[in-house]
Amino acid sequence: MLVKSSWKQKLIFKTTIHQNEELYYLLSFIFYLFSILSILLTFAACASDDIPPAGNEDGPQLSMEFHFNPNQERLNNFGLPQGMPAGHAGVSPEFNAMSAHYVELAATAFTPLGTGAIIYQGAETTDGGEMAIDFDQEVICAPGATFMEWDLSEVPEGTYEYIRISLSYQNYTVPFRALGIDLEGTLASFLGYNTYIENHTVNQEMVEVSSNKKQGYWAFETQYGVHSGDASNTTVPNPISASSPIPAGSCLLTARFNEPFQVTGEETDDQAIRMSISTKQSFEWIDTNNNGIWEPLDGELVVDMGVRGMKAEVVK
Ligand SMILES: [Ca+2]
Repeated sequence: MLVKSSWKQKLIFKTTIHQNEELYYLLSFIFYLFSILSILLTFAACASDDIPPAGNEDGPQLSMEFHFNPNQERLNNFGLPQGMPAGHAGVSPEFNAMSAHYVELAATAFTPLGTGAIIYQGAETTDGGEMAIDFDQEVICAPGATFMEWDLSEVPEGTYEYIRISLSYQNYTVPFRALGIDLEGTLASFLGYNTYIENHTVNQEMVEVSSNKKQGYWAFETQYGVHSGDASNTTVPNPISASSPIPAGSCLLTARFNEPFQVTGEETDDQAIRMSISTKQSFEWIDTNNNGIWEPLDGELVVDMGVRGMKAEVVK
C-alpha cells in the first residue's frame, strides 16, 4: 500500500509540475498576447485646465455615474455598428472598477477639444519623471456608483451636445480555458497617456510599480499569479473624427447626449449624468476551434479589448 501510495503521490506530483509548467507557458503566452492587444476606445487628446472652484454645496448637485451594458450596441472604430467577424469570438467582460481623469462638456461636434467646459481634470505628478496622471489620487469607482459630484452652480452655463471623458483605468474579469480547465482572470489596464503608479491591486495581489507607465500598461491576475506588460498598439475609434480629429497618443472617449444637456444657472434640483458603456463582446479573440471559449494555450490570439461605445444621458 505504501509503495502504491508513493507511486500515486509521485504521479500526482509529476502531473502538478507538468501542469504548472504548461500554465507557466500559458501565462507567458498571455503576457505576449496582451502586449499586442488593441484597445478599442474613442480617444482624443488630454487637455489640462483648472477645475472650477467649489461652489454652493447646499445648492443643486450634478453627479456622474458609469454603467456597463453587455447588451448595448457594439460599435467599430468609426462609431458604426459592428458584428463579430467570422472566425472570431468575444465575451462581455464583467467590470469591477474604472476611473476617469478628464471630463469636458462640448456644445457641438465642432467644439475644439479643450475649449468646452472642462469640469474635471485629475491630479498629475512628475514623481516618475515626465508629467503623468497620479494614480494614487484617482477616483476608482465601481459600476453604478457615483464617480464624481459637482455643484451645479459651478458648471458653466450652456447647451452641450457632447461629453468627452478620458477613461484612465479599467479592471474587469474574463473567463478562459486552459488544459480543459475553465478559469477566470482579472485584467487591470491603464489607458491614460502616462500614469504614475506607486502600486495597484489587480484582484487579490498588489503589484509594485513606482514608475510612470505609458498608455497600454496592463496586469493580468489568475490563481497562478500576476503577469504584466505593455500593449504596443492602441486603436482609437472616434465617431466625430471628421469634425473633431483626435491627436495621436490621446485618450478621450466622446459620447453624444441623448438630448442636449442644458445648464441655465437657474437649476433647483439635482441632476445626474449617466454614462452607459457598451461591453458587448468587447474582449475579442480569434476563435480557431469555433467554440466561443478563449483558449490562449491553443493559440487563440486576442485582437481587441476595452469598450464598444458610450452613451450619455442626463437624469433629472
Ligand atoms: Ca476557442
